[in-house]
Amino acid sequence: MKLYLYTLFFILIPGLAFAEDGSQLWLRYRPLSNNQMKALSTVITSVVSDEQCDSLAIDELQIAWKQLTGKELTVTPSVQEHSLIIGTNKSKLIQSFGFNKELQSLGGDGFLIRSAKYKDKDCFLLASEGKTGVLYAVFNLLKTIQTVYPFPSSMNVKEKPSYKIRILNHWDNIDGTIERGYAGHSLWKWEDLPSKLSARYKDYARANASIGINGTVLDNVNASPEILSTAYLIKVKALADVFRPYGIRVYLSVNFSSPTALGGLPTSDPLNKDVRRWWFVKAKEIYSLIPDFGGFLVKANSEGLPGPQDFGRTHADGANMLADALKPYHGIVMWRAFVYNSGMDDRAGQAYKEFLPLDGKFRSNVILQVKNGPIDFQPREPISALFGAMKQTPIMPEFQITQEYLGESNHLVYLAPLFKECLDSDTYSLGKGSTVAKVTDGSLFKNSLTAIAGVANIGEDANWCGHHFAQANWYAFGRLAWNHELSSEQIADEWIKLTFNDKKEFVEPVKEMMLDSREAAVNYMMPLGLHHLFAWGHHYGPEPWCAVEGARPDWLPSYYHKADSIGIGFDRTLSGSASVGQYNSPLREEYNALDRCPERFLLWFHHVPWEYKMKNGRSLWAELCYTYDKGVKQVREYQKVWDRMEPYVDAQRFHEVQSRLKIQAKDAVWWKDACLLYFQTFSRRPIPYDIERPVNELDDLKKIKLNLKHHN
Ligand code: GCV
Repeated sequence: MKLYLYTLFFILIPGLAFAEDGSQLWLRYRPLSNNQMKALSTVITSVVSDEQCDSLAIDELQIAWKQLTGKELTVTPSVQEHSLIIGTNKSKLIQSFGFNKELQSLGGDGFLIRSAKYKDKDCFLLASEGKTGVLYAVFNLLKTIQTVYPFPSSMNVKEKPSYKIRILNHWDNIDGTIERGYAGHSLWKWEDLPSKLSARYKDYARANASIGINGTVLDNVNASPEILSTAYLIKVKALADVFRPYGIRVYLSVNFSSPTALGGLPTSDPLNKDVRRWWFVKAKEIYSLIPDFGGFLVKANSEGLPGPQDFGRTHADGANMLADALKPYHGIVMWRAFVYNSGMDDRAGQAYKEFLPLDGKFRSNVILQVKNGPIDFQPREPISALFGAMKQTPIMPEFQITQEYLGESNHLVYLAPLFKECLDSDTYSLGKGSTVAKVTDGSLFKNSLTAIAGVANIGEDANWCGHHFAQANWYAFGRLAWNHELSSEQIADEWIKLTFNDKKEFVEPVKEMMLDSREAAVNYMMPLGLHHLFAWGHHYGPEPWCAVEGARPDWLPSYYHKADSIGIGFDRTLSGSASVGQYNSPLREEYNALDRCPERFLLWFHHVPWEYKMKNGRSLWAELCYTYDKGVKQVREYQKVWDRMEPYVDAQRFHEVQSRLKIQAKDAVWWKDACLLYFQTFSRRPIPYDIERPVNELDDLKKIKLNLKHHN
């Protein structure tokens, strides 16, 4: 009987039982409280737009209004008291306000939201030079309604994006798998396209538009030549058609040897006439199908992929050939600088050595895509020295939103602090204040082509990202691409309120946990500048002892930690690999000197004796132990925080997050025990007696072999 009533309850109120699977992301439009409604209804009562073209924006507004207030937002033909006036700069009504010049200066994506008077009537103006800007303005207004209390009686918002191109990189393969994807299979159903369109394509576009993302690279940088076949281009066109109204352009990763693999040419040499013609013809075909196609992303001569060097040519030769083919259509080439060869040379310094001599040699529609750090999306890295070095080549940062090295979709790690750490780092390229943000947003070197990329964490899981809190990383990437001056705190605050609820008792502790979480992951995985201690074959768990016969040395942890009886860490100082010399002064001197090097990068730049005295007086060995222990404690604290949040969260999301925190806590102990017990075989010192004792045997940890299918 009890079971029957229980079942009946969920059948009758399906919304309660099943609606909170996370699929609505941050676009939930929960009903406003009476006070919020009152504040809003005194300033906005109807909407007026004299343009058909903004129907998408108006639709979004009306859907949201109904859900937020329970009332229809009526569209009126003329301005009334408290009208919300929406439109582009083409509209006569908008022009009558005299903001034409200001709107032009904000571009097609920027916008104004202003309290204004129209013939003595109080109204709100929401305007942009372009249609996409109007849509962005609507999302901005809706965000304000949901996160600012009380709703302001007057507004004066002027926004222009930090970067022109704000783009997701999907590492989606055409067989439906995703490289480093942890939220299920690819969203793109290639076998159904172009005739069958999944409803999620539109949801995806809408979610991206709501945070200002305006580009997507659909396929993996480890690209299949097949993506450029006519059959696939027709499928790509179908996606581009869905995304276009939301201001999103489609780009493709291309395989450099496509002329050979797909076109049957004997070579893919970028200086060969037939090869060049092949790319020109291919570009023409693409643009005949997708007139606003964005361009190509290229991984070349990297991790075994083909590239111009196979033919004795440079990266610039390769990039320029593609750029020439795309130029007539205003397409761009995003050329990746993620290159390193197996050998004795320090991997961290290789991209710089390869690309710096090419500075100034790229076409104007080429932009160099550079990962935030010089190795590979580690929990913490110093910035790539290329950011401060390439002065005549536009550079775009590449962040990883998917948590390849940060616990996949099992660990709660809020990445805005990592993104910000890079963007706010000073390169000293043109003196103090030359932050990565300024180097890349065009303000320092006055380049007009600006972009920022994030490797997507999106898959077909109901909640899109695997972990409910991983949605915050997609959100944070979009928000920072839009405005790199936002703080991690502000973004977390918005996201929590939009995604969960606005109760202070919930928002504050959860925000604190999020803001702390990246540092916690660094602590329990790789503190003090350690990096790449990951297991062979996957990048989830620890294997600092990993030794694989015949393996590339730079794919093994010992290459990076260099632990021995004396100490631990990679000597990149001027007397070591000398990679520190690639940074501008004063960074290079600071990192080079053991006593001046920030401790967060200590073992990145120095091989440090176990007994070295840290700033707090502890030995390096003791500090390592305490820091790993701190990381574990931080996660245990998150479990407590989250359990207390039960009254404020729907059951499904509460339990799903709770269960992942349990995994994270176990993993943190695994990391701590594995690293400390293994490094102890070199340090030969006790783990300080006041911290938790290891609960694992090193030999048992060495036997762990994860099911790669699950993890990759
Ligand atoms: C797409 C790392 C990842 C690879 C990835 C590569 C890249 O090596 O482990 O999966 O390949 O970076 O960014 O190209």
